[in-house]
Amino acid sequence: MEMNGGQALIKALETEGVEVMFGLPGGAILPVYDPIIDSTIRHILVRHEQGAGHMAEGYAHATGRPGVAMVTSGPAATNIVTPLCDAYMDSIPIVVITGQVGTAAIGTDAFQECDTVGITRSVTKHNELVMNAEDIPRAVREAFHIATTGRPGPVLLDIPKDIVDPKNPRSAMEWYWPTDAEIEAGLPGYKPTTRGHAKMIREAANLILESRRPVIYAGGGILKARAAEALRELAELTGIHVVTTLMARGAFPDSHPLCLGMPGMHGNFTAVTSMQKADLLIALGSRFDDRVTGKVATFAPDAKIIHVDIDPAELGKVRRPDVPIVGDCRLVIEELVRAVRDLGGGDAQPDRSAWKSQVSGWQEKYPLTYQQSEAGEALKPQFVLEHLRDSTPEDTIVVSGVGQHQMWTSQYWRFDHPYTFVNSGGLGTMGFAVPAAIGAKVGMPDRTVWAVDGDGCFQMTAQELVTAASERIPIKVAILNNAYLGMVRQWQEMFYEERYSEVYLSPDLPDYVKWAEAMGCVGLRVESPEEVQSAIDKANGIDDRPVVIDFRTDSNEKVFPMVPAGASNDEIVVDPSQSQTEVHVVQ
Ligand SMILES: Cc1ncc(C[n+]2csc(CCOP(=O)(O)OP(=O)(O)O)c2C)c(N)n1
Ligand SMILES: [Mg+2]
Repeated sequence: MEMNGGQALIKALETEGVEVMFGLPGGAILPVYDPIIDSTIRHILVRHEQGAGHMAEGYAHATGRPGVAMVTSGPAATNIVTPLCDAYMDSIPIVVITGQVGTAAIGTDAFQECDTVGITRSVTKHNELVMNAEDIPRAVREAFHIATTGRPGPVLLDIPKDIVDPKNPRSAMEWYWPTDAEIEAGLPGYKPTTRGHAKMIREAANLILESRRPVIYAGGGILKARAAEALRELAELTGIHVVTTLMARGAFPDSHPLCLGMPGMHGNFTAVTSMQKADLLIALGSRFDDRVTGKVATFAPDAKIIHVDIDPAELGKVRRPDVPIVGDCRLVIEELVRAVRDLGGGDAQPDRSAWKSQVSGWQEKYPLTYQQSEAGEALKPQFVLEHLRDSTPEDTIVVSGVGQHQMWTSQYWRFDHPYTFVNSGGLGTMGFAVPAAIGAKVGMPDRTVWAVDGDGCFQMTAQELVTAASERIPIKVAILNNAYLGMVRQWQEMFYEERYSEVYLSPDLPDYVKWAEAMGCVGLRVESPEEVQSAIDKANGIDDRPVVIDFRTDSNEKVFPMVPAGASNDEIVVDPSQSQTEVHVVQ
């Protein structure tokens, strides 16, 4: 079938099964926007290209399917660099298509030309400047294959205008669709290992059966590998506690008796300390991020390490594993379960009752806590989150921005299902929440989607609520408006002698209710604890447009526990109301 490159690009996306894409047109990508009119793909017109990238990420987080964004060249391509980097850091499969100036103009500083593949090389899993129309179907198939297999990640295709412009003879091509075998043969260097090494798996099973203080350190890879069920089987077979990192919240149910919750800089005391005192860490799809390890030299000093990851570059990057296993988390965990069973299963393990009672002792002594406000005092952000959590369906998808509100959301929500927490972990991108929530809602239209955002974050990408209102995507946004860049304020209070430098934002400039209304949303304001529940109920009852609630919260509230940056996890600072004594560990 004869067609032009622009038609082929859209047909290739349709053939890949793309149902929705997020984008904004411009000169260089114009010819590809024309066939969208006749396409089955829903296109969502964003207000800023960063929004398109985060929407694609939110869609991928929530559905497991690759998110797609399409933007023009130059400033549009640079606007989408942040989401590419975000997706790269958090291993989110997205495919981004950028327009480029015509092949003959490349390198001439043409209008809206930039070196997109150069700029994005270090923030994409793969990128390609496609030089010929007949390469388009192959390039698209490769892009989806690379984005979704192995360690998932962002792939960018840069498309010069002449190869898609029907007025240019260079755009003429014959349609074809490469087979899986052709795609794999065309990528000889790309063969992700999915099956773990049998001998290593046996060794891991032996270590598990010998260990007295084991902890499963579950990371975002569990979700990417759709390994939540396998993880549960392993934990229940062995009775080993599980910590779920910020990127893995929901991968193991918070209400499960073996769940210890989030470790790391703002993790709870028990999750942090049990890792610290463990004699074996079973790291599954986790990457020893500095926010988890604290000072690496003193991290879990007595622990042997089993490290399972599909990306061989992760093994030994931060901490040398005793048993490294390259492979897909789900497949490896399933094999590990078999290997443990072969060796006698849970009953073949040593008595761990002393360790278990130590863990539950920590849980009792150091639960997450905050001081409730007295009548007339400022609203506590944690109080808002508890009410929100208890007033929404259990499978609500929660999307957060970056800052204190993000940490409180992770701490105070109860994540009992995978793919219910969408947030920016590795890059920590302020402005992520609103567009990512839109993407999540587009992918999961029957689910309730709440964004919990900071006032600072909200101001970065709030305009995407115009997109949500005009496209009838009824997300809900809770702004925890503490009038500050709160997380930075917290560091200045604790580590810069309360010298507050450029962190004050004002509670009422902008007026968030009026702003929400101007964008076609319902706007509500809550200033005291008594108003919280009715506002949440009202928001939950609105389903024909987005809702924004401006919760005026206490500016002074800090996130605890906290391991100061660069400090050892042994130096965890708990809530001031909890007396902290030195932690001894049973052997
Ligand atoms: C794009 C971007 N710029 C700066 C930062 C640094 N930063 C991290 S948290 C934070 C404050 C966030 O403020 P807000 O959204 O109000 O959330 P809060 O901490 O008050 O809950 C800042 C400035 C960042 N993470 N991302
Ligand atoms: Mg704030």
